[in-house]
Amino acid sequence: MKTIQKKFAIAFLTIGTALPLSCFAEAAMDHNNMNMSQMNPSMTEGEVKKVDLETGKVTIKHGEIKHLDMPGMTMVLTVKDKTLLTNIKPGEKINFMVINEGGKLVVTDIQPIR
Ligand SMILES: [Cu+2]
Repeated sequence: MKTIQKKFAIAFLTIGTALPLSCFAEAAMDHNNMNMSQMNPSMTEGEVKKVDLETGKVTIKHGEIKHLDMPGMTMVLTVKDKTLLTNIKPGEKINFMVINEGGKLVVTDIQPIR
């Protein structure tokens, strides 16, 4: 009788500790998946609203940016290289690459759709 109780106690303890552990493992996996999608940025479609060559900023009305988990909106973005702004004009449709660089959104590529 005593050994049966002991076995139950051990089984209970094992389940008790195993459950939170598996929860942690799942949370960690979800986190990894998020990071993985952020590491695969793709071009986003948008329309140029304003170009500021002096400050290196461009206002873009963009579609959904999946790798940044951002819905479509109009926003001001900083370009990595000001020369990216030399061949675009307000009203133009573009494909652009925007990445999160240490918490700051930076446009690394702009391709006009012509
Ligand atoms: Cu945005």
